[in-house]
Amino acid sequence: MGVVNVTPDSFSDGGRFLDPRTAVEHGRRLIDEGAQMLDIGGESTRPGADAVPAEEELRRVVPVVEGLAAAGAAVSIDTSKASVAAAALDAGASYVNDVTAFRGDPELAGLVAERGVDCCLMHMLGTPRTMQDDPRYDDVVSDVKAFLEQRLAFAVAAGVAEERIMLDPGIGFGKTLEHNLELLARLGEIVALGRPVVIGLSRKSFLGKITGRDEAGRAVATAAANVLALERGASVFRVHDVPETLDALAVAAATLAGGWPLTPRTTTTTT
Ligand code: HH2
Repeated sequence: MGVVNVTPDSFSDGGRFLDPRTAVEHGRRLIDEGAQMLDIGGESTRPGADAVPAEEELRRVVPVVEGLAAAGAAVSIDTSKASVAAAALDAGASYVNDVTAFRGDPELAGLVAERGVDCCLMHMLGTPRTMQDDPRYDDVVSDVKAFLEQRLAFAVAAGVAEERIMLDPGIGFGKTLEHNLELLARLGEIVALGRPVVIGLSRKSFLGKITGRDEAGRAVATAAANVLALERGASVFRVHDVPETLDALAVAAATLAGGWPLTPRTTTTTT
């Protein structure tokens, strides 16, 4: 999943793709590089970020969703607002990525149910404004797992088909460096919930703390962390730098499968 942030203030690429044409061009490049889906967002969720009014978010994302869906891309809308999700689905999106796991807008679960689209429910402690103020857990993995289990049940009760739901532990959303490492190391416990797991490690600050690199220099660290997530059962990898993570995942997947390409061959060979 390639990231297209149509915002002035995203933590690693804020302001770069605010112009819809530049954002569409960027999304097309990510597809050419091998992304299977694009996640388009018009509101930053970086620590301390201010909320964006729906009208402004709509103005940012709708032309980009339209342009990329018209180019044949599978499009996810990264929003917590039902009005933005509805307009994005009308413009060609087919997936709703909600970092509040249907807690931000009471209408969003019903909309996803009614439209029959796929969605991602993510864990976050607090709100972007406050989430990095001394986050605490009894046991981060058990707490995140219990939360996701509860949000999954909520979504199903609201009419979303269970097979349409993916879960995400929310790396960096109300988590210290140690919390992020623990979640990554024990990701299998989240995978055990039985739904596909989405993981967003890309360029995040804990990778900067470990490597000493700024956001743009974290592609290798991102790829390494994604390999570990793959090995532990993650299914969707949300990244800014597609080629680096794709190469790393291909080698890791081939190693885990003991061969390449991954799909079973239909022809037989005689030795
Ligand atoms: N991370 C970000 C945004 N959306 N969605 C999911 N499902 N998982 C994530 O980990 C995730 C997410 C933050 O990254 P980015 O979009 O690059 O930054 P910003 O929120 O500042 O726009």
